[in-house]
Amino acid sequence: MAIADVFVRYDLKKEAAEKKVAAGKDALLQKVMDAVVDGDEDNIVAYVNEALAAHDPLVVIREGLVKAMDEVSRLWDEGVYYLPQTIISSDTMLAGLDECEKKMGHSMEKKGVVITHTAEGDIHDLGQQIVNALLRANGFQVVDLGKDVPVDDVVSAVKQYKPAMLTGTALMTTTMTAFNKIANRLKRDGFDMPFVCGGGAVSLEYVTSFDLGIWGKEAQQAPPMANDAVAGVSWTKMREKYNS
Ligand code: B12
Repeated sequence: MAIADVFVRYDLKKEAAEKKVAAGKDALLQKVMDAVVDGDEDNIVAYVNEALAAHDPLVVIREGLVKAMDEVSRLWDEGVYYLPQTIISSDTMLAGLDECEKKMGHSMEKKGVVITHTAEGDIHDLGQQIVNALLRANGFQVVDLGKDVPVDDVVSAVKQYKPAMLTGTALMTTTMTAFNKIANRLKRDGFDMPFVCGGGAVSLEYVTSFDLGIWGKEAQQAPPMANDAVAGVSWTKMREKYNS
């Protein structure tokens, strides 16, 4: 046996066989995808910058970073990836997102305040971080409450900042239930701004079952939704526009 084989990680050999990263037509985006799926933290910044030289940051996010996480999800769901690989891929995606955010820059225009958070008990914040980056790039002042945010803290932040829009992300069926609690508390206390809820666990049926709730399918919807909210479009009208 060659010395190089002594420390072979057989789980990684298995992964290599089972990974089916869709070979995109674009070689630069493919490199970004591969780096995220492989958790290649050393090269992701270089690959994202190469892709950014040819593509809009939104394309790199949607077609490179988010698609790669879809593949990571498949590998996790099929039992090929475990927590360590998934954490490394997530960190790699975030490093890539940072570069895209730098490229998008921050608009000088300050349109209005949006509060974002990831649900109580939930640490899955990649979707929220994409939403944050897109909102900032589009001139919104983002009050980022972070992940695993207690219902009480979300309600208090709304009272303090009086945002034009509130967003929530939840990836677990056990944590998304925080959203209707938040909406009910806000409604009871006289707030009626749109509360856009997204994340893998969250469905249109669930979010439209409580007042204020609007379902957000893709992070890219956050800036146009926030534009509407700032322009005074009501949550009922926004629900009609985005959820029917
Ligand atoms: C990455 C990942 C992790 C990472 C999270 C890293 C991070 N910083 O987020 C790590 C490894 C830490 C992790 C941990 C765990 N995970 Co996990 N994880 C995943 C995985 C593989 C991918 C999720 C992801 O990031 N997707 C990519 C992002 C970009 O997608 P997204 O958030 O949905 O966002 C998109 C849209 O929803 C939308 N969106 C999101 N928010 C918003 C908001 C607005 C306003 C708008 C408009 C749009 C929008 O925009 C994005 C696309 O453009 C999923 C698998 C899956 N099938 O989903 C499991 C999954 C979510 N995890 C799961 C579990 C169980 C766990 C653990 C409990 C595991 C454990 N045994 O410890 C812990 C959770 C601990 C906790 N308390 O939260 C389960 C949840 C099951 C359930 N339904 O309840 C899943 C579904 C896996 C599975 N099939 O079992 N996980």
